[in-house]
This record gives sequence, C-alpha cells and structure tokens, in this order.
Amino acid sequence: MTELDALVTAAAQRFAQAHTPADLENAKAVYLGKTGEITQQMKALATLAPDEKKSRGALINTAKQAIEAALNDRRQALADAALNAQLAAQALDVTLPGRQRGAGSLHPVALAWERIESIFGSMGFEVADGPEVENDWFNFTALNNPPNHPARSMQDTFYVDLNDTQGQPYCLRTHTSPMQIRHATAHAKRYAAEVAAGGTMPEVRVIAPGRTYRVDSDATHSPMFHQVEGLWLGDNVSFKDLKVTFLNFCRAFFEADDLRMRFRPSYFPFTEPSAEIDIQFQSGPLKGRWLEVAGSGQVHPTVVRNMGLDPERTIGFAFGCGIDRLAMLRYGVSDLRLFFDNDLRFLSQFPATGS
Ligand code: 2U9
Repeated sequence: MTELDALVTAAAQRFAQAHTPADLENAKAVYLGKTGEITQQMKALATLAPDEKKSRGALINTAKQAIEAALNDRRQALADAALNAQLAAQALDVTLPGRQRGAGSLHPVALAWERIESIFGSMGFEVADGPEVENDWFNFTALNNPPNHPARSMQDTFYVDLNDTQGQPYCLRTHTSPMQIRHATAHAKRYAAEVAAGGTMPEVRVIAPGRTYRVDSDATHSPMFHQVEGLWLGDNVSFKDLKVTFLNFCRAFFEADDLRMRFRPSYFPFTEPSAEIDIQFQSGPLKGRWLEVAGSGQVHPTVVRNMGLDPERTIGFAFGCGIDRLAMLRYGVSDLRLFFDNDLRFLSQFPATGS
C-alpha cells in the first residue's frame, strides 16, 4: 500500500468515526484543509522535478478525489441518519382515526322545548312567535292587568329606558302570553269580514314557547326562564278540553301513561275560573308526590275582547308552565342553576338531537 493509499484509508476511517456534521468538518480539515495532509502533499510538489511533479501530482489528485468521495459518502450517511432519527421521533401513525369536530349536544331546555312543540303539534297546535321586549299593552293591559292593578306585582320585571306611544316604558316580557295576544289579534282581523257576513270564527289553537323575564333570583328562580303557554279558543272549547289536552301532553312528555293529574282553584287576572295543575307519577323516584307544573283557566272575557274577538261567541282555555321545570322533572335535574352554569360535564350528558 502506498503512502497515499494509506492516507485515503486513514481519512475514510477518521470520517467513519465522526458522528456529527461538526466532527466531520473537523476531520475534513485534517486532510483537505489549508494545512491538511493533502495540501501539504501538493505544496511538496514544488520541490520535485517537472516529470515527477506531473505523475506525483496525478496520484495526489486521485487520492484527494477518493478522500472527497469518502467525505461526501459520510456526509450523506450522517444526513440520512439525522432524517431517520427525526422521522422516528415524530412518528406518525397513519392508521389512527382522524380528529373529528365534536358533534355537540342540545341543551336540556332546548330538548324539552322541541319535545313540547312536537307533542302539541301532533294535537293540532300552531307555534306562535314574538318579541322579548314588549309594550305595556301586550304584556299587561290586554291580559286584564291594567296599570296600577295589584296583580302587576305578581310579575315584577325589567324595564327598558324607552316609552311606547302610550307613554308606557317597554319591558322584558314576563310571560309568553303577548305572543298569543298578537297571534289571536291577527287571527281575528284576518277573519273579521267573514264573521261580519255571518260566518263562524275559525278556532285559535296555539302554543307560545319562549324566554321570559322576572326580578327573581334564587335556587329555584332565575331572572330569565322559559315558559310555554297554550291557548285554545273556539265556539265550544271547554275545561274538559283543557283537562284532556294537558293530561295527554303530560303523559306523552314524561312517557308515563298512568300519570295522574289534579286541578286546584287559583287566581290569575287573565283567566276566570283559574286552576293550578298538579301531576303525580305512579312509578320512578318521584312516585306518589303531587307536583305543581302549570297554571290554567278559562280565558277571561275581557282578554277575549282585547284580542278583537266576541266573548259571547268565542270561549276557551289557556295554560302556562315553565319549560325549565318540565326539563328538570323529565331529566331528573335537582338544581335549576345547572341549566345556566355552562358546565360541559353536565351539558354533554344530553343527546345531540330531540328525544
Ligand atoms: C292568553 C290568555 C291567557 C296563560 C296562563 C298561567 C295560567 C300560569 C304560570 C305557570 C308557572 C307561569 O311558568 S310560570 O311561572 N302561568 O299560571 N298562564 S293561565 O294564560 C293566558 C295566556 C294567553 C291570551
């Protein structure tokens, strides 16, 4: 082995021992740097005769190329190793399931709301809509609750700093009745000409679910809560219809065919006579207890007249109940505040669609 062959072998071994790019650059300097072995050999050519210089120069060049080739091989090997290490560190399991967007779920009050609309829908009730900020007429006066009437204090509410055309401040509605007043008033207007010509007024059969507001805040009351009211008016709609309608609704809503119901006399300005409605489960954790779930009554003649209908010809009933309360009973929730805490541990227990 010539001295140059030995140099190439030594360089290759030295490069093989370099495990980082920095080590490799240091090793390169030993052979190919300004004061490196090959450079020394080149400088030594100057002392040789021209013939020898040529052949010796060719041999040195061959050795230099071999060292450069070994250097490049080692550079490539280190780069490959670094890439493999990086790939191993960032191991990607392409068989893992993709990250999906959470489907979310419906709020229990929304679930109860959907259920209420669907059950009353199956009994021929339309769904009314209307504003949450109301004027005095629709929220109070039309409902036989005139200014300064003591019954207004039953429904203390929030007022908006703006007066309506009668000089009364707008308020956040205290019940969903204004929606029914609006619905029935439009209905009466729509059929007024037919009635004047001797025809009969088609019946009003509507529910009004929605947000309502009162100045009330404790474990069982929230300043914002949800109500559903029902209104069924016609020329021969009686308390019997109220009993059947509400009993069927409760049995369907709670999926309890043996659920019992009772009426207790009560007072509301907009109904006369009025009654509280209690229900009793025959099984389950609430078995045997009478639970108050709604107020109801025959719509007061003044209210019928305020909707543009003739109380001598049109009669019927109304009821009102809290959707939050129905949801608590259906889903076994003991604290109303859970509905408004926004805690996902609670909310994610409910299904994504109506139940
Ligand atoms: C019109 C006429 C009458 C709706 C009614 C009640 C009785 C009632 C409360 C129950 C608990 C509200 O959720 S609650 O706080 N409601 O007791 N509501 S009768 O009467 C009407 C509605 C509309 C035109």
